[in-house]
Amino acid sequence: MSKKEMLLYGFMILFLVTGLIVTISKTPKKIQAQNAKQQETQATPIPTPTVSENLVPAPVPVPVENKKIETPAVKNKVSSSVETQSVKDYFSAAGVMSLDGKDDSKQYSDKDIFSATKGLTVSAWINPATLQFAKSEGTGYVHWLGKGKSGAQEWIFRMYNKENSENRPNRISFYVFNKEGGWGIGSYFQDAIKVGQWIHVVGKVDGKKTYIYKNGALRDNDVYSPEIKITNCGAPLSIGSRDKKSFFEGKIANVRVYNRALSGSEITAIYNVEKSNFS
Ligand SMILES: [Ca+2]
Ligand SMILES: [Ca+2]
Repeated sequence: MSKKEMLLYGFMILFLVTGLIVTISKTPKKIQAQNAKQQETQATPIPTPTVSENLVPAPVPVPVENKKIETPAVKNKVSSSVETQSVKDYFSAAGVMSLDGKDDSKQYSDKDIFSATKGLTVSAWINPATLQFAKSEGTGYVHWLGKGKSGAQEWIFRMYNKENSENRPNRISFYVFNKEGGWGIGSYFQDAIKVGQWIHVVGKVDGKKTYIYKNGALRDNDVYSPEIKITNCGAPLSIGSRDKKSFFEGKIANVRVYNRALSGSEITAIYNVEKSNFS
């Protein structure tokens, strides 16, 4: 090998080694830069679901067709904010509604999940401000939650006045109807009621019977089928009234509608989860 060749090889080796060093020294920077970019992407804030200040998440007592649904509970005892949630098999209006007993009510457009064609469970808390309602109807009662209007009747909750012409002092009941109305069939409890006391009420149908629960306990059940056939009609879900012929005075909270008949233990679980907010 000539001197000239040796010099040439020497330069070539130096060139390769320098290139290798440069490549090695650059490589970590490139990786770091990529990592930084990835971290930036990961660090992008994910929008958090907005929840009203008055609502706090609560444990989930009721699985709906293998899906678990977050059930927001009410933190403050008095609030006018109502958070609604509606999925395929479940609806809730969580929060406290204050109702003046004169003309206050709230309607939610008709949905299939409000109808008891398979089964239905409706859960709510009520707190009457009077035992004798100013705007009552019929023999002396108010409809405080229900789905029905003339020619499109389905189901209702009723609370009787302390004085009424059927001698049903403050009876709280849940009835189902044929769509034409007329006589309904349902279940009730009739206890001494105190003004300002929260009561948890659940009405349920399973295709054969109506059920009513008070504070997580089954109180009554009655066979309605085949006399009554509940039809999926077009009336809205109404809270505080049914069709504005009578109005509940007081508070109604956490109205939940499940498009199936919940088990007794599921109903007790709802009561147990929610009761600390309504004591
Ligand atoms: Ca009964
Ligand atoms: Ca309907």
